[in-house]
Amino acid sequence: MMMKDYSYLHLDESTDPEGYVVCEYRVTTDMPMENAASAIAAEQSTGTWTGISTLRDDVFERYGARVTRIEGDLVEVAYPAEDFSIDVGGVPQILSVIAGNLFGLESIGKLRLEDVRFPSCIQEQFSGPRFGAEGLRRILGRPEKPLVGTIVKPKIGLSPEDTAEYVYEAGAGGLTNSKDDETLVDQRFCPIEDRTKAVAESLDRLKEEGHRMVHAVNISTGGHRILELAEKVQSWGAKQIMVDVITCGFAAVQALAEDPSIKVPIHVHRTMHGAITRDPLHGISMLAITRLVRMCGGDALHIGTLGVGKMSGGKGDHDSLEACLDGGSPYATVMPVCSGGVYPGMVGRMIEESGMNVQIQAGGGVAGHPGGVRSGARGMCQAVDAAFLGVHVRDYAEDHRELREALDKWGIK
Ligand code: CAP
Ligand code: MG
Repeated sequence: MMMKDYSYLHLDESTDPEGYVVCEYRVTTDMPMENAASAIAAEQSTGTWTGISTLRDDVFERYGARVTRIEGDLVEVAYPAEDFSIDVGGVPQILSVIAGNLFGLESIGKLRLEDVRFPSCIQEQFSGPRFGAEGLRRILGRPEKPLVGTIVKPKIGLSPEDTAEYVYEAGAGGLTNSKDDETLVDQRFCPIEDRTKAVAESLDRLKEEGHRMVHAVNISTGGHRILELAEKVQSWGAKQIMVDVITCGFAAVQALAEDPSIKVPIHVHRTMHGAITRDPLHGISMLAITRLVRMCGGDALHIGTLGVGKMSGGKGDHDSLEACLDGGSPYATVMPVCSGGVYPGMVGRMIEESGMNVQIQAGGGVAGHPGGVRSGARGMCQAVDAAFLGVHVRDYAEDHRELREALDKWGIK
């Protein structure tokens, strides 16, 4: 049988961005880059490792991916919009095209999905954040200043009452946000129902005292139960839910964001992302992950600490920040969350990097304050106030005791 040798290289042609999903990959290979790029385009669309008798010209022309640019180790591949499933399929099918088998190809050493752009016919299938940064600010009555939050620490081991007490103290110290840690869901020592109800009481008490605050309850669980759990925590008084996007999946975020019964914002944590994002030559960038989270409807997303805190990140953090707030997107903006080893003495530098539209969060940097949680919360709020007012944190600390104590303990970064 005649088997035609199809070429996936279209380096001199321009493709209509409205007709294609355009991906940028960083490729490390011993092969000539043209061959590696062609192997990616073939594997992820109409080809495989050998010519096949079943591939017709019309199929190749219509559905074959195109390598549209090669620059050093960067390769651009454009996938025809028709390669993507409509209505059912969603992000799992999208990922199986743009980030599927290609990562395992023996002939390609390392590969990283750096960026992805979608045409409007695919964007229209997603509704993006329902609340987003603005919605969160509206709920909290805080239009301009950075949001300031905490992660209840220790991660595990506190009872529902201890957790509620922590949240109350954090709110009494001025924090606008708090959240469960990623390893806490529904353990015996802290059942989610009891915890959610107890925390809701703390939030109500704070509200009566004139302070608005939300706490994100971690509902990360299996796909068959996540919506039900989200509905339950809502009925128990949750004002925000948290979901781990890498462990639960993008489709879980989308399911929660699009379900009409879910009426609270979604805080998106990214535990395990380091396994995917950390190697600069392999995996998937935080930029691509952020674009997908925004499309799927995450209202707030961890972006790292912009090179200042405990988690490694660097450029990826800045790219993620930009993709959360990018005005060119058809979706509402996502509240970027800086978290990981944060303490008051680094807030100024972090806000210089992030700007004011950010949520700054500290677990250890609140619970580790020598004066306890309320003082820790005050220290963080004072550090944010200083940055907001453009006053150096050392000067602001002169008449703000809790901040001074935090600077004495952890210093200034
Ligand atoms: C922060 C945190 C967050 C990480 C995640 C933690 O606590 O709760 O999960 O920030 O980082 O457990 O480490 P601390 P990332 O404030 O006590 O460090 O968003 O980079 O994945
Ligand atoms: Mg955590």
